Amino acid sequence: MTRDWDRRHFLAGLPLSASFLLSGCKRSSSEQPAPAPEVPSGPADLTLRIGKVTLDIAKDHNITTAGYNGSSPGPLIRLREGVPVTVDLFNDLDTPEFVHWHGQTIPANVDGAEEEKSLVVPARGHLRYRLTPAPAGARFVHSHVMPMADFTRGTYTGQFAFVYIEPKNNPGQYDQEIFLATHEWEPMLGSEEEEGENEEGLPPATPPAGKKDDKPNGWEIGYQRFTINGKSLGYGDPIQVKQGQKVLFHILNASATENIKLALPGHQFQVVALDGNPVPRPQMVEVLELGTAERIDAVVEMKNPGVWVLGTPHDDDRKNGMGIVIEYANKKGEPRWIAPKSKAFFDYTQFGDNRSTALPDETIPLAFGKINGGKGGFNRWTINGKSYDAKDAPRKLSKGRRYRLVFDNQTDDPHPVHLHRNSFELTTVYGKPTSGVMKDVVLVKGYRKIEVDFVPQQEGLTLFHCHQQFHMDYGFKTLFEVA
Ligand SMILES: [Cu+2]
Repeated sequence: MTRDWDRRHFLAGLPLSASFLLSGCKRSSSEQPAPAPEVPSGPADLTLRIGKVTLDIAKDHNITTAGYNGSSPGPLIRLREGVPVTVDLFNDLDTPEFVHWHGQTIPANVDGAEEEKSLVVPARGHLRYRLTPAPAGARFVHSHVMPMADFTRGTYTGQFAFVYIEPKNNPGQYDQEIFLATHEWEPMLGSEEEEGENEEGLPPATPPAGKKDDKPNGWEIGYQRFTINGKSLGYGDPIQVKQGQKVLFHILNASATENIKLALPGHQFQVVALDGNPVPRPQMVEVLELGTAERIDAVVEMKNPGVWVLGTPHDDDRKNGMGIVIEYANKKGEPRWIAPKSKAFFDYTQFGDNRSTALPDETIPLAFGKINGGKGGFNRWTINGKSYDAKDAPRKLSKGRRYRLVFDNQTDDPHPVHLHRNSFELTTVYGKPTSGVMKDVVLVKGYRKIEVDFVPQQEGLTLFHCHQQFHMDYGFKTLFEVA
């Protein structure tokens, strides 16, 4: 049943008044994103002000951090695909910032990454530019500075906001649209390695034979507080639903370092898009998994009246705040949590076409390695045996050529790896061929391989890195240059 007529924009916890709804703009004549157009004077279409914010995340518990426009998450930014906007960035911090438009196919100078020689937002300064939003779907914007071990900077802060690029034809068949962004606070260093869970159906790992470490594992990061849309579970307003509604959730993992799972007891998620891109075969799943920076769009049919917890199955993290209450009309009482029955791993290929893609023009192996930092030290990360060095020449790629990247994870950690300024197509996941699933981040589990294809559309520098900030900062990145 189509309920488009009844569609409302319901933004749980997000400051609706600050959202940018751009309408009536001229559509660009070209399908391809244009190079950065000239910057006009006059008011901007979109303004982000970076500054200190204090968040009231739980009873008697404030977080002081940095955010966009006085909040975290920042305002929901709605843009139109192909319609250029003038962006004003103001920085009230004492340190320069990079504002990265994650998942967009835009020129390197406005992409917001130092490695790509993007424009910087000066400390206590201002930057204005034009950009042409593309492609349609759930994107986001976040800080791209390198905090290293300074957990008061970059993605450890509240500097993130949803960017929703409206498709030219809105397929929306839902009654409510809800944006949820997860984040963790109060990081601390520890020595505990995250234990891998048993996930049914996950093909076995293949650790390289004879690998031995000189030193033990170095620091790992943990967190004390967890939020969805800036509130710990039970503290913010519940999401109010009615029986029979179809609710479209746009979920963003805005963590600096954590990969998460989410479930809603008594309900199933119909996954319709990954990283903002519609999937060939929408499927029902009980548990969602999102690596750092991944997005999932999923429709939930509300057919189990009650008061429920949408949250992580990880008990400690949920108790420390990772969840949000879903409340049916006229239902009251304590929110219920029931651990999901399914232990099935979140298999990207279930959403793809069950066939192989065209052969690439060139294959680029990228082997991920780890050099243990030893007790009290920092692990270092390598791609093809080498940590990132800004002095290295970027690897040259040609526009329009089809490249296959082989993500060969030779470490026991999962890595949510991200390619800037492009989307890639999953072609093989843990040995299984697939096609049609377009993403910009993919979570590669320990000692396993994922292959993706991409065809660079735009010239210029293009960064590839692990989106786990602690991995990226300690070497896990490499630079391409498209000509
Ligand atoms: Cu990583």
